[in-house]
Parts: sequence; C-alpha cells; structure tokens
Amino acid sequence: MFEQDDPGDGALRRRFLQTAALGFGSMALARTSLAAEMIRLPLPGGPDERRLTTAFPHKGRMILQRTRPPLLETPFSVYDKGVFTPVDQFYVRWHWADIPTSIDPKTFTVTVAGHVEKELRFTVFDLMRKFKHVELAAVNQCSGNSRGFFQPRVAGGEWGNGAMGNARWVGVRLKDVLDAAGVKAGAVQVQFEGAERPVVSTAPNLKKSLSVDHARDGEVMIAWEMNGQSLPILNGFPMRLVVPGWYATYWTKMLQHITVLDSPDTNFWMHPAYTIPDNWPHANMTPGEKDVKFVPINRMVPRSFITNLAAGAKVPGGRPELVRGIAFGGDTGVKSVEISIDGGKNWMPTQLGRDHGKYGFRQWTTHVKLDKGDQTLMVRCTNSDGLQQPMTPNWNPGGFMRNVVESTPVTVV
Ligand SMILES: Nc1nc2c(c(=O)[nH]1)N[C@H]1C(S)=C(S)[C@@H](COP(=O)(O)O)O[C@H]1N2
Ligand SMILES: [Mo]
Repeated sequence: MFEQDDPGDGALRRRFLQTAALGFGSMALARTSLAAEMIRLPLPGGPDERRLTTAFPHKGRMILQRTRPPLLETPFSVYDKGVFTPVDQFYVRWHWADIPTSIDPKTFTVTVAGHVEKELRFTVFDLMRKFKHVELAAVNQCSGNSRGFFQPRVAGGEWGNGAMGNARWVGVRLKDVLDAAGVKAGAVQVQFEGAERPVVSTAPNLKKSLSVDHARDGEVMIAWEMNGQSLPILNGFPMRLVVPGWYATYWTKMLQHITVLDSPDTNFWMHPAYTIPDNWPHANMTPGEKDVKFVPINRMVPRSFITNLAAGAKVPGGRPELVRGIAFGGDTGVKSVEISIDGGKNWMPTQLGRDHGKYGFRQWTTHVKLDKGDQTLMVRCTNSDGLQQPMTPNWNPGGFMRNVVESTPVTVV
C-alpha cells in the first residue's frame, strides 16, 4: 500500500496547505506561449501533429486539445516512465469554462443534502478530521479516451490515447460521509456537482449520479490527494470524487454538492449525454443504425498499450528486444497480458509487474525476436473476470469505450 508515515491531522493539513500555497489552489489564465512546439499524434482523418503547451498552472508539457475550457492530453511517452502518472502531466478535461481561478480550502465546502436525515457541510479539513482516511490506486480514464481513432469520425475531443492516468488517491469513503448525513429510505441515487459553471446560464451544469448502492460500496471516495500531492486546481482542488473502475465522467472535480435523490436522475448529463449502446462490454453499433437502446456509460473495460516503442519505431532484429507497456483490467484486475508478432494468430505471455491494486495500471514486460522488415506488434489484456480486448474496434456516436487490441507497426532493421 502507501509508503507514507501516518501523519496526524495537523501534519496532513500543513502538507495540504503547503502544496496549496505553491499555487495549487489558484490559477491564472493560461499564459499564451508564442513559439509552438509540436508533437506527432497521427489520427485517421488528421491532424498528424498537435501543439504542446506548458502554459497551464501546475501542468508540465501537455498536448493542447482545447484552451477554454481546458482539454489537455498526456503525451504518451509519459506512461513509459512508471505505473503512476506524474501529477503535472495528468490529463485535464472540463466541460464548462467558468472554472473558479482561486479556491480557499478553508472556506470551500461540499454539502450533503436532499433525501437525508440532516444536511451537512464540510471543508476538506473537516473531512480529514472527521472520517477515516483511505487510499487506493485507480485509473481515471475519460469515456472518450482514444476517440480520435473512431472511424467514421465522431464529434468531440479528438483524443489520442492520453486521456487516462493512474494515481494513488487519498481521501475518505463516500459511504462514511453519506452515513453521517443519514440516507433516508426510498433514496435511489446520489448526484454530484462541481463548482464550475457554464458560461451561458441557460446551459445545463454538469451533474452526474450513481446508484445509492454504488455510492455506498465503500470504494467510491472523496479524495484530496493524488500521488502524494494535493490535487492541482485543474484536477479538482480541493476535493473530487473517485469512482474506481468507472469512467471519469463520474469523477466529479471541485466537488461542491452531493444530493441524495428519491427518484432517478434524468438530467441531460445522465441521458442523452454520456450514454452507450446497451451491449456492454462492446458499446457497439453500426453508424446510422436505428432503434438502438442507449444507457448511461458505466464500468470500464480492459486495455493494454506498448509504451517503449512508438508506431514507426526502428527496432534491431535477430536478437531479443525488450518490449514493455501498461495494462488495466477496467472494473477489475489484470489477469494476463499477451503479445502477438504475427497479426494476432499466436499470442505469447508477458511478465506482469507489481500489483498496486486491481483498479490501477499494471506494467508488463517481455522480449521478442523479430524478423527484418515491417512488423506489427499487438498486445491484449484479459481481466480477472475473463474479459478480453476484442480484435475489432467498436463504434458509437459518442466515441466511447474504445478498447480494441492496439497495433504498433515497427520497422525491424
Ligand atoms: N467538476 C467537473 N468534474 C468533472 C468534469 C467537469 O467538466 N467538471 N469532467 C469529467 C470528465 S468527463 C472527465 S474525463 C474527468 C477528467 O478528470 P481530470 O481532468 O482530473 O483528468 O473529470 C470529470 N469530472
Ligand atoms: Mo471525460
């Protein structure tokens, strides 16, 4: 688990305030950078290159997908450095541009209201003091991660594969917080809302809901720390929801309102937004297909990637070459990761790295001996429920839940 001496509340509060004082709690408008540095990120239908930016507060070098509201993608080489994604290169996604630029954690509160015995209100320090701390490694992945690879192309942020990240999250159980408020009989869902607002007041604010049972499963948490740092403001300072195994649309940042509902949430962001064809794990349909039933997106599915070789890499042949990468099981752990060098006919096992918990990235390594010429490497993850990545890509109008076996073409010299 977490290699951290157990700081008392005072120490935790001091550390939190220290990182907050470094500026994590406030944000100037992105500095405009003049000379644009580019990175290759070829997508079917283009573009082949994207702009890199270092203009965002507390963020290092990121791929700029959109400035306002910010969409920042993690450059893929970052995933080769380790199983936990550096906080300053963790991807960023916001729906609405009116994001508070400065938050005082001593006064910012989250309220628990709705179908409860008593309404409660907590600062992040109240949560630290009143509830047991928990820690968990989990992958935060946007529903539309890899959307840019969808063919035919669909509307939305045209992400490459960098709208995902793995962190150790520290916080409190949502269950404990809900229990303190006392969920009344007849409650069906719990709704979450952050502190930002749409620029146009008629646009619907982002609200997402989980079933009461899910919200109280003891794993969903309100986190204030990722990978040993307080959350950067763009990742939800001072506190956010962590929903292990579920797509990040539910991971409400800058969490301000928790509302227990006694009837199902029918707001736009639950339906029709963020819905998938009702055939999990595929979330698949034919473009133009009629009468498809759509349901809210939910559990993640397994994925795996090569991280030390990019498409088009030149690899020496005739001797065993190291290939390594990351995988995750989705809503459960990784059982195995296999590699194929013959277009998916034969699969060979790889060695899995340390298990940091079933919801996190798992590193894998292997050696392959390749013949000279153009070759394609493929990796495939099977999760502990036996669910395996498919060989054909799915399609849906949202560009959600891509998890096809990825191919990496290389030239063996
Ligand atoms: N308050 C708030 N929380 C939010 C969102 C948002 O727009 N506002 N977007 C969600 C979506 S769709 C994603 S993919 C994740 C992104 O988390 P990150 O920016 O920390 O990587 O935040 C989720 N939580
Ligand atoms: Mo997302």
